[in-house]
Amino acid sequence: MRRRHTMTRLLVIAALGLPFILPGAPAVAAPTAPARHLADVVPAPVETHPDARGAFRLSPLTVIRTSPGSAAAWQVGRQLADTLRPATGYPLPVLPVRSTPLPEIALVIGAAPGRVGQEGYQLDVTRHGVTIRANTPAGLFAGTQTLRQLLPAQIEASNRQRVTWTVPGGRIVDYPRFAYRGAMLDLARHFHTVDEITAYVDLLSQYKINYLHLHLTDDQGWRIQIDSWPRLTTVGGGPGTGVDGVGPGFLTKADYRAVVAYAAARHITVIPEIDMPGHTNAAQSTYPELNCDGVAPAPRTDTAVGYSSLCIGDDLTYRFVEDVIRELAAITPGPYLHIGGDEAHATTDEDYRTFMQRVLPLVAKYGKRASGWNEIMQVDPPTDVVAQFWGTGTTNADLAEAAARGNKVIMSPANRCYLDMKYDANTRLGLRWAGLIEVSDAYGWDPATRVTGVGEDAVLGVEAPLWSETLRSLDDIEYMAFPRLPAIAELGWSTAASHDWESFRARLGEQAPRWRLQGVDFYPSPQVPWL
Ligand code: TNX
Repeated sequence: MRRRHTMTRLLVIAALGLPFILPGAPAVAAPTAPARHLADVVPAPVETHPDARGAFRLSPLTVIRTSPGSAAAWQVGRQLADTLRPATGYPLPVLPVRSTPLPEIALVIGAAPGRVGQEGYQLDVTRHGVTIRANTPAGLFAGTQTLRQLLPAQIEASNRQRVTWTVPGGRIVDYPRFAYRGAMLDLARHFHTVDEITAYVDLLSQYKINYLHLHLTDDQGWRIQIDSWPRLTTVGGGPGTGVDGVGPGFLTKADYRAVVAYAAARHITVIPEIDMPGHTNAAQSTYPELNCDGVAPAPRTDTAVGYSSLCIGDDLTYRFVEDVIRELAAITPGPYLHIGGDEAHATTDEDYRTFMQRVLPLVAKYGKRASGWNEIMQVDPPTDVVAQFWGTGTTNADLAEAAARGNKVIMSPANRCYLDMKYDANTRLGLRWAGLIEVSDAYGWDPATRVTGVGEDAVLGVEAPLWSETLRSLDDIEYMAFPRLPAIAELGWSTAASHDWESFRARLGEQAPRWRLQGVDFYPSPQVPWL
């Protein structure tokens, strides 16, 4: 009975939708881009089983059906509808029901193979519809990002397109190699607005990135509101801050919450970073009491590193740090809080150890798990502390010892992952201290064999940091991140066995029409056969 009722409702919805749809829809199928293949996806899926008989065509009658009772699945369905409606012009109602008689894209929680885990999915395409099954909403969302790439590139257009919306038939079973697939934005050297950050989140989520690390403080600027130390933002993040004095701005707590929520809706967890005990000039030039001699140094707008240090022997330092950690932890739902720890050249080794041994328990006190740049492993921290490797070499004794003890490592080797390095000598933006990084360099390494003694089990995942010394706008961010970000995303998601430059560069080249329609200002690397 209930089912009948639902069907009637569906048919009414579909019928109502039709008159509004058909007038503008093409009478005959228009020519379209070359047919997509199931394996034409970045990052490469784990298993693809094409079935040439099974292609599905989106039509004005297609509905998006989500598991009844799952608000999160329904949200994924609505996001998918928002993605597919502008280009198709189809109504694509999102219905939390058990079945429909209409052609459907079904987003189902449960009934996925066990091996897809917490973030994977199974996607089936037949003539009758598409079914994505996952154990979690995150898995469903990942499946919808794959589906998006299986549709013609024109699906990224913002106006109705005369295209046959065919999805290739068959089955994909897909899940990540590593639990952590991150990207970092540096808001300190040049501030980036909420709109810029969320635009980047949209791009990241298409490549199954699941962590966004925000580098919130550095010598040149403090970018997050802390109520108990209010001048950190008004002065430390105020006019004249940033590299060359042209990167001012900060996130209020409301802004930060908005970024966190926006990212969470795309199954991305925000990790805030407060860099210390070095990289602290913005705080120390704002509050003289944070300096051992009580004298505020001048604000800095140059790009030097390694000259600042909090006052290690002063209790006030730890009151400051605790205030910051407490306030930041309170607005951060994710498990991690990054405490920097890099390039503390103005802090003695002994002081560095003292500092970390006082600060690490503060992170735990406020319910967070600490992460830090690889230098933090010098202090033999508890095994739940995560190290982010940013070296350019392939050995690091502290890191290998930590891995042997059980600490997990995020791999961000600067000469592979640093999105702020120039592509070649002519790149207008970026730095080159870690070398030039072409797409094949970003792609051509294995996170589990990069550092001696840090193997697959010790590697939590990968992250692509984007430092902002030379970057101002969203266009700048896009130009440095694309196409290298998808390369790092593939290293984090796809199996080691699938690693193949020829396959990757072909699939990457097929992303270009999508980026053009999305307005992504990518670097057209000569290494890639761009469509
Ligand atoms: C090194 S990587 C830094 C940053 C710079 C970056 C520029 C790291 C942990 N520290 O302070 O912004 O190089 O590429």
